[in-house]
Amino acid sequence: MESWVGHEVPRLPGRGGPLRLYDSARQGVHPSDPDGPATMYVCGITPYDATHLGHAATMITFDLVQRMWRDTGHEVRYVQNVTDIDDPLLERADRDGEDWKVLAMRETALFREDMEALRIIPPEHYVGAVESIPDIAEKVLVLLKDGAAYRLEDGTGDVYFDISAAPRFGYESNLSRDEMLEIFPERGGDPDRAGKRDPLDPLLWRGARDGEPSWPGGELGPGRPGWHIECAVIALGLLGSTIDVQGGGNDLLFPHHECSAAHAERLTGAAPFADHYVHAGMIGLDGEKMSKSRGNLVFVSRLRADRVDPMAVRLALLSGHYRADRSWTEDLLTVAEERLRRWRRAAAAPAGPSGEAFLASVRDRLTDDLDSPGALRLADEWADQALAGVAEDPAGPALFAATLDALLGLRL
Ligand code: 5CA
Ligand code: ZN
Repeated sequence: MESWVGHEVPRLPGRGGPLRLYDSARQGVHPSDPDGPATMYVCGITPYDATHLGHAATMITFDLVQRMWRDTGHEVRYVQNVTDIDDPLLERADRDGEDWKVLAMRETALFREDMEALRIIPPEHYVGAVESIPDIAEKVLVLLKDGAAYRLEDGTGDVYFDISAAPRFGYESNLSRDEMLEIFPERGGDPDRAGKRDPLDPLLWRGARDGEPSWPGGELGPGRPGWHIECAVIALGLLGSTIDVQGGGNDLLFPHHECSAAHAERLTGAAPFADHYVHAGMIGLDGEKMSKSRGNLVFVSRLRADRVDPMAVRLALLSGHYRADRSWTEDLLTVAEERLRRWRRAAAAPAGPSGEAFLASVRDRLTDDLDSPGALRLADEWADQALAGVAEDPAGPALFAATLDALLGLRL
């Protein structure tokens, strides 16, 4: 699938130190400084509705990871998926009497535009579930033949993963079995499905049903893929085993990332699936998680249509720490717009405080688990001094602007 169009990232003098990131599995901050190219897989959209500010915040988080790795001199190999076939997409298409393929294409196109406007560096590979079906079916068959999966005996052709084939199951989310059992049905799981060996076993392949799209699965029989195996197979196929970062919002901690890791680890024999499992906090509106099912969404495209500066949207989302669940408010946007105006005036000054010192301190904040609020405070201080006429460095304003552009993706 086509990715979106990137933009020039300014080159900065020197190099940043190693990035330190919180890993959900180890429940602590650890360096992410691989020897070779850095590899990252991020769980992308299910395109049945437009990009909302929650999606945007998560994409911005992993954009910062990519920018910080690049700043330390790493080549970055980044893959993101589009879940362009799944129940929610079919349900929405059905509700609106629309062709599911047209719906998915339209919303994916809008997402690309939003990503470009927000200056998100595109992934090297942007991959749809549908185009990956032959690979997924092949890997489900491997799991079946290996005894890690089983077919229900009710004639549906549905295939499930047997979680007893994953001895470390639970290590990624650190949840107790009771907690897992509570969350599983809330996030697409079907604990009560008759014939399963364990209520937590996740679906790998859904046999063809009347009125639902299906694809030939070879020996598996016709059907369509489960959700977790989709991400495991796409990531393994393009990035290999033990990727550096598996990313997404914290709504994917369980079961999605736990199950993807279990599938991938069983397929490759290599563990862990990811060196860091990185989860962005949920963006809410008025104290509730922003989600399609609740309908409390603020769309990036709506703000763009209202002529809101995408850089103000990006800045507003960066003003909270990526791991914190937080609420979107009109006020956040107003503050961001005012900040941008000040920074733009400061960057136009003939001189300002040291640009080198500003760059070093922003690097220090962002390599510390992406402390964007700390980095933005440093920009406020630099701008205050520049506007107050502290003029020790004629190259300061240009480096101030280049630092914000390269490391935070904020173009003044
Ligand atoms: N297609 C799957 C992932 S394989 C999916 O979760 N799609 S999604 O459209 O629901 O979400 C796309 C990405 O945005 C995921 O990484 C998800 O964790 C994240 N996300 C969804 N809602 C929010 C929110 N309210 N705040 C922050 N991130 C969110
Ligand atoms: Zn995913």
